[in-house]
Amino acid sequence: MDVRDRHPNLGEWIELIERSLADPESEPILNIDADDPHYDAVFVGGGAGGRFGAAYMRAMGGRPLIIDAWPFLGGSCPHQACVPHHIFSEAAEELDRMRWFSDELFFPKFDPSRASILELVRLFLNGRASAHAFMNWQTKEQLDVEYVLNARATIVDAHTVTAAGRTFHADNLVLGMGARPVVPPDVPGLDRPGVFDFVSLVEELGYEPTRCVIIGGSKVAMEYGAFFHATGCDTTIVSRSPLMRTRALHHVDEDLRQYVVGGMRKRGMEILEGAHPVSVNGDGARGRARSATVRLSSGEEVELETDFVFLGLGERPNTAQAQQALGIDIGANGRVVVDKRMRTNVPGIYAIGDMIDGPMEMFKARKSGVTASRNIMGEDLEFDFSEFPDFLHTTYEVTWVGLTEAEARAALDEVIIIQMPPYVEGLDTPNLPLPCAEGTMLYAFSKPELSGFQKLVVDGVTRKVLGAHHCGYGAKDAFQYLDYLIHRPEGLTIDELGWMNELFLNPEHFVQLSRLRAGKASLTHL
Ligand code: KPC
Repeated sequence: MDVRDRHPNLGEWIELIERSLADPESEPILNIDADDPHYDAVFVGGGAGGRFGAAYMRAMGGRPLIIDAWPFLGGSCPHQACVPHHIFSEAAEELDRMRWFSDELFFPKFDPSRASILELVRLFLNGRASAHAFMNWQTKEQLDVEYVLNARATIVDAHTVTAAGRTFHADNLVLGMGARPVVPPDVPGLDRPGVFDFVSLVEELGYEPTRCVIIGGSKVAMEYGAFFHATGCDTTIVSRSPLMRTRALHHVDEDLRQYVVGGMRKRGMEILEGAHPVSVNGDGARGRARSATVRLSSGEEVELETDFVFLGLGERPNTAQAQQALGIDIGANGRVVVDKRMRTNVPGIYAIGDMIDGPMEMFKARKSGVTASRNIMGEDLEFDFSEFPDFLHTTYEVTWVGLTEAEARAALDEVIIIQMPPYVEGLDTPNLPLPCAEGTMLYAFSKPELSGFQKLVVDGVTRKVLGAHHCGYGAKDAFQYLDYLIHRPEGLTIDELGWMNELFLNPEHFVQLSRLRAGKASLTHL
């Protein structure tokens, strides 16, 4: 369907996208100026990286084309990944509060029969095309970017791509084809019905799980596991590494980790660290998993009953076609090797988003796309994502940036810790209603040990903030600014932080607590 001279509204886009998704034979969606098939760059993949890269290039006066196999832009984020994850995590937070306060205050008695994984999956599925529709509409009508959707691209050579029966020429190719969940080849039974990952969960779940075993200890494992468990589906996580100590995460403070993982256990989740999956065993009669066999850290093998196995082992990019057609270098971790300008080893070929090293997070996807475009358009710009703020969800929101206490102590002579609750030998902090913060006020006044954790790591000599670590709610926005401030060449001192205007207690708690100490010429812990 050629939409170039049409202007579908959001409802019309939703209908076209739903129709295209439902019909494997549906036709490509063309928003192109067919008179001129030559582009500054073809973006192979229109996820967050491709969409933002193309939009930036267009804004700079360039001519990008996006090609995507899906009938919508935005990629896996709104379709199978970040958006459902955020819905589920928000549900987990609400469910957790409703469970702790069941029949207290104005909370009704918690009715576990109303908490359904399947219902939330369906809620997401019924609404997801509206985000897709907006991405298509905005990219065409407001960002003036050409695209071919619902058509798989074939890379012919470094300047030629075919899709939808047409041939497109470009000075550059930007590869942003995303990644897929890892399925380990050596665990029998993972191909059985009843085994899911975050993609098949939303695409295929057709029953209400009652007992979950998660294989892997990734962020996805923790986030989805916390959600499943909050609905009442008792969940066991089977992880080789201790949670939050997987290779993909950096700068995880041990006290923060203890609070977060301890909080999961406090809520009844079983977390088996140092454990390995052996097999998933089926139930022929019901067409679901029956159990998972697991080797514990002790070496003992146990069989865990389950009707729902969920894989949370990370993701790998889709590189085969590009490697074969272009000869781009792939690293030992399966990611495309790029420099800080997102250039591969092949001139004119860039790679972005989940295809390259680093966290598979939105900021890296979007900024790597923009970096590729700005370099293509002649700017001399590097994007270094070796340092970044990070977050994950359990039933809490966990946010961190910069050095941990241990990293700071290893590097510096004098490290000052500002923490809530404070660490003071013998002080009965379980009775302390602090942090008293956004989203934890009710906890603070009735279940204080559930009200979160905050730690600021400061260089006692330069007075610079080195790291911040937070478990609670509502801190992500503050942490993106904290990240910018502490990584500026001049950094951020405790004195500057203590002079900011706080709007609430949390995470502006760091502001308040810094102000209590900034007057001291020689800093001390708090
Ligand atoms: C609805 C939403 O913002 C999440 S989907 C984002 C896709 S994109 O804007 O292309 O990064």
